[in-house]
Amino acid sequence: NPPITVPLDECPIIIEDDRTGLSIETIRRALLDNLYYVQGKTPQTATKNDFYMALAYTVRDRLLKRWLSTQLTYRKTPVKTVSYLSAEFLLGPHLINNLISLNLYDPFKKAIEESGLNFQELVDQEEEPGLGNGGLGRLAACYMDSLATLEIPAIGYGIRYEFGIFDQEIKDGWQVEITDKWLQYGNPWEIARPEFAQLVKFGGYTESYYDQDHIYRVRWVPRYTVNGIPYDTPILGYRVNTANTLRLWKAEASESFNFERFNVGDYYGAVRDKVACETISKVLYPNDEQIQGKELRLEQQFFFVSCSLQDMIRIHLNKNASLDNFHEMWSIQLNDTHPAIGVAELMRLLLDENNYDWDTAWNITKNTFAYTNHTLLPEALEKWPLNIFGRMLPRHLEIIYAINHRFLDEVRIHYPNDVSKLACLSIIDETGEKYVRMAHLACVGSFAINGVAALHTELLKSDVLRDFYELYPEKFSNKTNGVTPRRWMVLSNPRMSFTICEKIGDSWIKNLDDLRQLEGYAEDGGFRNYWQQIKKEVKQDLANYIQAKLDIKVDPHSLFDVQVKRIHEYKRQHLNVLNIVTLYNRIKNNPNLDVTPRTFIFGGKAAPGYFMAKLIIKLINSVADVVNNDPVICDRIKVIFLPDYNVTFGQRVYPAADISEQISTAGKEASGTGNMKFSLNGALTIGTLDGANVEIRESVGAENFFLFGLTTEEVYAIRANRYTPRDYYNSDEELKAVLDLISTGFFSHGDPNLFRPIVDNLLYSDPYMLLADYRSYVDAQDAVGCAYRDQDHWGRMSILNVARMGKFSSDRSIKDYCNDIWKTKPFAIDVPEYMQSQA
Ligand code: 9GP
Repeated sequence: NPPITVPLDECPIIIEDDRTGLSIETIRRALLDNLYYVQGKTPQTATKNDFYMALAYTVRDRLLKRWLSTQLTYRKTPVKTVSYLSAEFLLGPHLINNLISLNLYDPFKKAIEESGLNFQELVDQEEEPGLGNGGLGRLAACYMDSLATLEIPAIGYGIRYEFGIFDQEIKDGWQVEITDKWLQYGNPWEIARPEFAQLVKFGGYTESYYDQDHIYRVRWVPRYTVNGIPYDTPILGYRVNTANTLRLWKAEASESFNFERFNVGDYYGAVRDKVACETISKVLYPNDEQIQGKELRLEQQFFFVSCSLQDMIRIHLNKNASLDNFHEMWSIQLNDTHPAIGVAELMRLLLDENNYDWDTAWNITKNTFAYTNHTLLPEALEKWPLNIFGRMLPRHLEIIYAINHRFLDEVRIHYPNDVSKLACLSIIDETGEKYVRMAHLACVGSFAINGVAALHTELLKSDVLRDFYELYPEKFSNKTNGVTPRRWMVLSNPRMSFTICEKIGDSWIKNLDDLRQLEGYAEDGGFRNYWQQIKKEVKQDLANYIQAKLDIKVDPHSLFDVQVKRIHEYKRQHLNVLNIVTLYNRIKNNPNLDVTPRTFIFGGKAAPGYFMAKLIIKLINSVADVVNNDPVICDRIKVIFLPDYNVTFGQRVYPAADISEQISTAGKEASGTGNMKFSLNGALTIGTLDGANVEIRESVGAENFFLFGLTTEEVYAIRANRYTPRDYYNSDEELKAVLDLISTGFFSHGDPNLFRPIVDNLLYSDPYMLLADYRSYVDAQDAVGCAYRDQDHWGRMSILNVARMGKFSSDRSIKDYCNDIWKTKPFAIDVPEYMQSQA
């Protein structure tokens, strides 16, 4: 279905009407127009959601000229394109972000209000696309924002999950998972492109043959095929014409597949098969950092990777005579190992479907892919049992064996007398049950490998990927993560952003290093006072929200101590709880104790099958129940668990925090990005020397950061000498009292068994070394409490945190990837005259 070619540049019609005009009156008319013609409603019958949809279409109409111009430009220009392959994109709501990028926030708000509607109420209707678990997916979304803002030709590829990350409810203190029906009322931000559907093969067998030139070839005869339908979402750059595409694939049954069954009259069988195919893109796996080798997950990965590579080849061949220069026109970034099967699939497409010889195909492949590792946890390193893999992807297993064969020959030459290296490096794990190691495939098949924070990259080199680093040191580099200041400052914290703009202008929104100019104002007492005032207002907003949602009153003058992230033992939410119980005991022992009033705020989801994480949620809620209702405490400490933490919630919470909890065991958190969002919103960090905390502390200054805990080296050393957590319990009175209180059933209505798994785990194993870090953490928390009493000094530290965080913009990260890995350059987009409007 080729596009028709009409010389639109010479077209005399100017597409300019109510659909694209920018005056308040035109926007008002356009809203009613969309309500009537797209939603099929009149203001009399429209629901809030109808109005939201009409509003979203009205915004979308105004971004199309940028999006279409970008596509037209890329289609006719030989630009090198970045392809970001990610099984997760945790986008967050689009509406306000798009209005900010288009610089249309004010006229839209005015137009809505002048129509007698409540702007915020309509905004709140948007269902966020929760197509990710946490940091990894959110990073992909920040990178899409920066790629567009920096005008880099790029396309994001992923899966259009029908159900994203589950909604979390808390019932009797326990997490309950509810299906996330984000597409229920339609998604106004996507456009289906069935004309670009791709066919994906699964299962079956391979057979060899000689082609007409008598060359030996292999063909894959699949057991079944699935259709991938692309759904495109525009990703606008901030105040530029570039609007890149996020292309997400939906699985549908392919016709040929149903055909046979229909022919033999098995209507129900055909429909059942159709449903089975569609499960591929049904639901996001809700596990973060814990990978189970589930067949459907491999199916999902191969499905979206195959669709995406075939799509890139289609686009490439529209502009180029052959695939010979594919690697010169595309850089494909593998976001973790989830898309690493792409290495074998590109080889297959080149060898079997485009008749390349092995060496040429391999040269193209290994110069196309680059791999980002995001984890140090062994349980998150993907590997697939060979039998599952071979049954689903027989041709890929052959190709992987062939890659491995050549690779191990290279290893033998490098280490002539070291057989052990072969076993360590092999793509096939043969130590027990056989597995395909996806990280090894990614390392062998890529020209670049990177970690996501300086410490993480060092640990990859010295530990997790040490053998690959020894073999290919030139492939390794660090690319410290970053976050987009558009969503995480301008959108979520308009008060603070406006205050900064008043002082130093708005260049920082695109050049975050310009925040440095705020440093001088840290010395201005009046400004410090004003800064703290702003923070109070933002905290009041959150307090109102908590009151409305949870019916709990919190004092905005108390210190807001926040830990929001996935619940995981290595992130140590339970260490935070140990400190809360310590404070509780102190007040109970001395009711007149002068403590700094604090509100401890938690939020985060646990993987549904992760027992300990779910028990930690129950523990937090149980401690909250006791502490919040104990008259002796008298509101000096409050504990809040915010249910259903997501991007939208993050936007409320980061700006309101005074203290950011970044308390993972050193050597466990690859980077973290929440740590950056907090600090950019003026929170101070209490943290270990883990992930990007190390670099944040270096940037903001050690004196503006509350450090505690063991270093990575100390963690390794203590472990090497047999760690005995009980020694810490026996030698610290406060720690002993805390664990004993939990053990007695004090927080579980007298049931000593409920939290026993947590207490026993800490006393007898403690893999994340909470007990070793307890004293240092509690002391650092005491220092936080003291420091908060000097509001003036706190304000100074808070301003300096913001002023010195420029490095942590995702724009900086993306520039680093462009310069060092992708070798891509910005390409500005012109909007053709026939598309220009009054903007
Ligand atoms: O756990 C890391 C987190 O530290 C990092 O900030 C994020 C983005 O790089 O990736 C997370 N990793 C995963 O979710 C799984 O590898």
